[in-house]
Amino acid sequence: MKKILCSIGDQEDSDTVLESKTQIKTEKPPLYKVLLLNDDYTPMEFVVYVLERFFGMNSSKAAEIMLAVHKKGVAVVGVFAFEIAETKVAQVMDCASQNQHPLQCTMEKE
Ligand code: TYC
Repeated sequence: MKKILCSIGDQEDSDTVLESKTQIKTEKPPLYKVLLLNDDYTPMEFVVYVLERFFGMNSSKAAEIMLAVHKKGVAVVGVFAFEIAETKVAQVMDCASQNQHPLQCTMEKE
């Protein structure tokens, strides 16, 4: 059976079989993990602020994630569609550099 890729959004499900035996496959957009990296110089309070401001975390969640990065070296701080992940990374990097902190934030495909 021939499979075709189709961006039609109104298909009920991906298993719809048409009369012509052509299967419509609806692709989910890929997701990207946003990662925060540890370093020796960025103040803990600044990392907590970044997590609250750009990732909508409350102060206790932000402190928990900051400590996870501090101990493990890296942690996922959110999962987003490509453009949103890209914006979050840029916001964190811009804010860190404006405040002269070496904090690093990256993204990778899930
Ligand atoms: N390790 C930093 C310190 O001891 C704190 C820190 C936590 C820095 C998380 C970056 O992503 C980070 N001041």
